[in-house]
Amino acid sequence: MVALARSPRPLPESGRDSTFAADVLAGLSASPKHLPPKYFYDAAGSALFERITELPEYYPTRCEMKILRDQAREIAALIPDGAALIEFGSGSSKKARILLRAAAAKLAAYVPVDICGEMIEQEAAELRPDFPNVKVLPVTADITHDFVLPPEAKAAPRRVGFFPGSTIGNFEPHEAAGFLRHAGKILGLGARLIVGIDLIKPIEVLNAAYNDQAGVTAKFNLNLLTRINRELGGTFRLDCFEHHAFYNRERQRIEMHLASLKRQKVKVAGETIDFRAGETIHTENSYKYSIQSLTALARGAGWRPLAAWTDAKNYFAIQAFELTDERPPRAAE
Ligand code: AVI
Repeated sequence: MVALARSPRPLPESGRDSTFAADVLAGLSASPKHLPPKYFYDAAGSALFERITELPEYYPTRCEMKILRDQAREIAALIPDGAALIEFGSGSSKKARILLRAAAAKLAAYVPVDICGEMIEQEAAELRPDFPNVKVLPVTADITHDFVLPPEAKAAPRRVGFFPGSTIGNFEPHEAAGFLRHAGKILGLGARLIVGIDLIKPIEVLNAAYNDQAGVTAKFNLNLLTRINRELGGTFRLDCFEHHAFYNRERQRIEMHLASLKRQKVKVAGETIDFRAGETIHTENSYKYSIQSLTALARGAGWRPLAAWTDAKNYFAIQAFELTDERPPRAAE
């Protein structure tokens, strides 16, 4: 199990005494201040994220969809007969639809797994008439925790994991390694895994993708404060904080922060938080990989590389792996 950033899909609304409150107070009391990015995804945040995926500057979704469409046959060829396709953090299932279209004839089941049960039940209802021969069996769960697969998926000769969207990039590298091991345990020996990653690229392209002209990413970032105000009795003034996003070349990640525009005090869940002028809350990391760096990480978790596809500009990659060792040794063990 990994403790992580986003099951970057929506989490249930949290109350004052919840994990949300504890995480927010812990993050805002720390130095430097930080907040877990999984809390971006309330209803408003999820809608803003959907808008981000359509922005001209935000290339990852478009690139990944193109790779999936262009390579659907080759990717489908890696799906064994009778397999169950398990999508981690499926959300809208629009990417899985492309795989389902290409591999429906040999898939026994499609299991979208997401914390937002309502959304995946609705997606499942829409998928069933389009793929009558594939059992669509949604599972409501946090993908970073242990969950039980439906019996039909367990009984399938092999399972194929699908983790698109470069969601893995929102995990810290040790969390990403932990997730890959955890996915291996859930999917079992001989499983395959199809992962989407955002590739390292010119810094201007990266910075533009997280600093869009229309300001949608800024709204997405600031919405975290709105959520804290609403759910935890926060007193954040949104006009006193500013969205900052930049590529950290050394750590190969985009960092998102909310910068305090002045010295101020903010109340959250009854606690007072002091901000210096210019002090930031670190809200998200979005790690960028190379095919080699993801391969190295995956190998360490027991996954052998099978194939990789990129778009024409090498902005995004989809990689396929096979689990050859269910419980790889860990250095510390
Ligand atoms: C969900 N995740 C892969 C997005 C990313 O690019 O890291 C979240 C995001 N944050 C700002 N824009 C998009």
